[in-house]
Amino acid sequence: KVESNNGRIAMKRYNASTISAAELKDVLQRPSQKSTDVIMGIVKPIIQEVRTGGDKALLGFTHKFEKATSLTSPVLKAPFPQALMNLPAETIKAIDASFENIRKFHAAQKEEKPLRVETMPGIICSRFSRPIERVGLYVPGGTAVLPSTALMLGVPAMVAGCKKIVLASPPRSDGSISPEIVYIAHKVGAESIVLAGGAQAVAAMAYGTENVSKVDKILGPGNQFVTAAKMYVSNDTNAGVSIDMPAGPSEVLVIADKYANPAFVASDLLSQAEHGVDSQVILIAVDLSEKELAAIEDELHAQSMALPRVDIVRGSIQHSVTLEVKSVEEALKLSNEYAPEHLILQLKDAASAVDLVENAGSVFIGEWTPESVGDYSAGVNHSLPTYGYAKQYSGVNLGSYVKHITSSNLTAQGLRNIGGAVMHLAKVEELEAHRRAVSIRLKYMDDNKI
Ligand code: HSO
Ligand code: ZN
Repeated sequence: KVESNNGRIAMKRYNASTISAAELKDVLQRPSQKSTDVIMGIVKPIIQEVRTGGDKALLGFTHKFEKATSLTSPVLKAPFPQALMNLPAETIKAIDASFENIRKFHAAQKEEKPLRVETMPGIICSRFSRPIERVGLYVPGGTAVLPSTALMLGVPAMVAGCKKIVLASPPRSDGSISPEIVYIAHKVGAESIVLAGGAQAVAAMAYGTENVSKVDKILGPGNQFVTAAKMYVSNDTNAGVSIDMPAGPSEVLVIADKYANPAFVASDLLSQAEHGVDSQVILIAVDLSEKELAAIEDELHAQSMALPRVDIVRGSIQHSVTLEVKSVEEALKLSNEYAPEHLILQLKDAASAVDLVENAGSVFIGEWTPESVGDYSAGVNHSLPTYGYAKQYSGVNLGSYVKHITSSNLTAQGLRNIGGAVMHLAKVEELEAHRRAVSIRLKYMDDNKI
């Protein structure tokens, strides 16, 4: 284990084959989160206040938390004034190019025609999808403005055909909202922008207020208050709202072999580390020599020192680690156990290592694929499961915006074919009305020679 020394920005280093299984588990532990009870205790009264007090309560919280005391209405309704989305041509070009890639990739996820299976002669089972009617998209504020998150949440909602798209994002202290977000809201056809953040924004969209439209599903990342509020409202049957997934701090796991460029590896680790002090970055080094490891560590330090957000990086690197392993197989075994939000494969044969991936939010393959391209512009979604939830959750995708409805359609012959089984099982469950719903029809067929 190598400790960081005298202001040098360094990840702790462990050798996976010399530490115990318990130590290894400990090393791959995510930084602990504040207890959900504490957070819930703060969030619940805010939710109740917005639920009962509506716009006035919502605005009050925005004045208090965002210091946006000049704000007089918590909602901006479409059409949004052009003056609020004035942007340099270059920004428009970048947003438009990213928008188009995200649109293409999510449009390709559309199920063009319903699934239709004849399970037995005369029994047709189908499945078709319909958009969720009203969605609320939370775009976090915090240490960075994230218009890219507005793209990642808004474009699939538009592609899915959601009728009402509501965006929520905390305003700046002067009450304004970043023109990039307004421009994206306009492009995806959003109905409104709720100028609020935190639990109060979530509550407003879950229950609706005089001016905030109530939605059916809330999507988007956020801090622990936003996450707790999403959990709370999704458990409240009075709200009738669902959420995308539990969210935690952002993370990346990079697997690199000796063919990887040390500068590239360090840059990928840092692009995640700069998100927040609670971000976690992990490097799994496959059979690297001391010299090769040192090259990555030198790069990491040197590149960190040149970053405007070096202080945040210092924080996140503190709970980040390098793990040395002997083989790609071993690396992927550990990665699958950790289930990273982002997995970067900087390996000689990165493409074939993908076959070994079992748990990850999104995979970045090969040396020319930094995570940044996926964060903004490649077309894949950047709203991904964190904190190990990649074991059971998918990232945001077109399916996040639709419901699947099934249907069955039987002919008389179909009912004859399966009626006996249905009647028998109804008998086993002692549900006589169920049995008769079939027998009455079979008798009718017999009587009428059908
Ligand atoms: N890496 C973040 C997404 C993001 N990066 C937004 C830059 N802006 C979580 O996936
Ligand atoms: Zn990022």
